[in-house]
Amino acid sequence: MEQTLIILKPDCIQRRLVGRIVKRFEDKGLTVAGMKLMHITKDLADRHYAPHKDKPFYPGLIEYITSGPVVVMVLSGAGVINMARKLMGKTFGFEAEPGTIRGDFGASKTYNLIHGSDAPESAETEIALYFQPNELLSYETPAHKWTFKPGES
Ligand code: D4T
Repeated sequence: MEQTLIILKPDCIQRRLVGRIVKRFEDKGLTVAGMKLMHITKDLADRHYAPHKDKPFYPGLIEYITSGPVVVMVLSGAGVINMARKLMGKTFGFEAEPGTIRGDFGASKTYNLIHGSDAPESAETEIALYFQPNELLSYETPAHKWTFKPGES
């Protein structure tokens, strides 16, 4: 089953938006396979954002993601990577569509509330940075069979 890494970033926790944002994913019918509250260290942030290390915004990005507790989650389901990205909206709230998480909750050009893996390869790499395999659960809720037709997911 496809999986994606979601991070509810420090502004999300400080603004007490965790419940409302997790609800968006639950309402969509996506399954939470793993979830924890943690503080990202500088070393972990460097590993996560290695693909951006030469970008001008990199130092600010590392400072932001390490500035307070975050909630990290793994969501699972067929097509979950793209679905989560669509629910999140464009990178920054000031340009994200209303109805998306960033479009509804943010306006900053830096604090963008949430991270979601952008491809199967990055999802696999990122999940391994934050979770041990035994921290990810596989289960099905009673609603599942009315959220997806059998065989669809
Ligand atoms: P993430 O990776 O956090 O889910 O965001 P996106 O996938 O939507 O955006 P991205 O990879 O282009 O950028 C990664 C990360 O860098 C920050 N950033 C980006 C920034 O601070 N200034 C910028 O100009 C850009 C392009 C925001 C997200």
